[in-house]
Amino acid sequence: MEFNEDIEKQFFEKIKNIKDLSELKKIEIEYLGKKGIVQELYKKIKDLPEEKRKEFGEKVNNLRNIIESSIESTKAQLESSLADLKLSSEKIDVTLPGLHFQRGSIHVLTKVIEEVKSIFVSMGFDVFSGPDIEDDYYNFEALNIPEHHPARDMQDTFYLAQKILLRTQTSPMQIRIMKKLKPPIRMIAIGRCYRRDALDSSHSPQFHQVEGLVVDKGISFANLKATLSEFSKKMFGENTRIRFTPSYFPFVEPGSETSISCVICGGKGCPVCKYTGFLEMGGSGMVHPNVLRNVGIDPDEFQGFAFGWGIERIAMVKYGIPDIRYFYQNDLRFLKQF
Ligand code: 2NL
Repeated sequence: MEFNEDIEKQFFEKIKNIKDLSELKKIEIEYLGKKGIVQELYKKIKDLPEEKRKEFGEKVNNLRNIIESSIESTKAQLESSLADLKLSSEKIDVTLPGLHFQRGSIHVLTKVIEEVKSIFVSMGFDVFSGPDIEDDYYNFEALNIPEHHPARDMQDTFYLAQKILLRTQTSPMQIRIMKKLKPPIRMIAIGRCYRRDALDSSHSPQFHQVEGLVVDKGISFANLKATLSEFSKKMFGENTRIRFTPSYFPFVEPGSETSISCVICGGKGCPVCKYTGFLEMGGSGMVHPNVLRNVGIDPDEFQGFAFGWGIERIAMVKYGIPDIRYFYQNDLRFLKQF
C-alpha cells in the first residue's frame, strides 16, 4: 500500500515545478493516460486477494480524483497567468502622445490665386479656366496679332506642332467666352502661361496670369481704372493707387502699362520701386475693335476693357519675395512660410 502514497508524493513533486501547459499535458498522460500509472494500478486489482480488492480500489479512485483535480486547477492557473502575460505585453497606453504626421500647406501661388478670385467674385466677375495647349488662332490671330506681326517676337512660345502651342496669355479663354456668350460679360481667366523667356530673378518661361475682361454698352477707361483701383486696394491695402502709362498691345487701343503705388514707400521712392514710387503689375486697355469684330461683337454697340497681370508679380509684391525662382524650387523653408 505504501507505493500508493509514494505515487501521490511524486506527482505533487512533479506538478509543483511545472512551467507551461505542454509540460502539464505530459504529466497528465503519464498519470491518467490509457497506459498511465493510474490505469496500471486498476489492472493490479484482479491479482489481489478478494478481501483486499475493495479497499485498494477505493484508494486508487481516491488517488485518481486527487490527481485529476490537481491537474485541472494547475491548468486553470497556468492559463490565467498566460492571459495576464499577454495582456500586459500587448496593452496600449492611450495616454501616450500620438504619432506626428507632417502636414502640407497651400502653395503661395495657389493662395494668391484664390485671393484674386475671391476679390473679383465679390465685384461680380465670373471665373473661367481653360486649356494650356492652344492653337494659333485663339492665341494670336483672334487677338489682332497676325502671322508676321512684330508683337509675336515678344510672345514667342513653345510649339507642339505647327500652329499648336502653349498659350502665352490667358486671353484665348476670353476669346472663347466672347464667342459663346452675349454681352454683358464680366469675367476673369486665371492659369498657367508660357513664353520663350530665359529664367532669371524676374522672368520664368512658365508663369501664371490673371486676365480680366468686361464687355458691355458704354464701357470706358474710367471703369477700367475703378476696377483695378478697387482690386488693388483689396489686395495690397486701402492706400494703394493705380498708374497707367501709355503702351502698345495689339489687342487693346488705347493700351497701357499698369502699376500700383509702391507697397513699401507708398510712392515716395525707395530701393524696392527703384525710386520710381510705382511697381509695374502688367498691362491693360480698351479692347481693340478688331478683337470685338473677330468674336462677332459690334464695336459700335459694345465697348470693353481688359487687363493682364502676373500672379507671381502680385505674390512677390504682396509678400516681399525677391526672386521668381523661389516659387518653383519646392524648398520647404520657403513654402512653409505661407
Ligand atoms: C501682359 C499684358 C494684357 C490684355 C492683357 C486682353 C484680352 C482680350 C482682349 C484684349 Cl480677350 N485684351 N488682355 C490686355 C492688355 C494687356 O496683358 O503682358 N500681361 C502680363
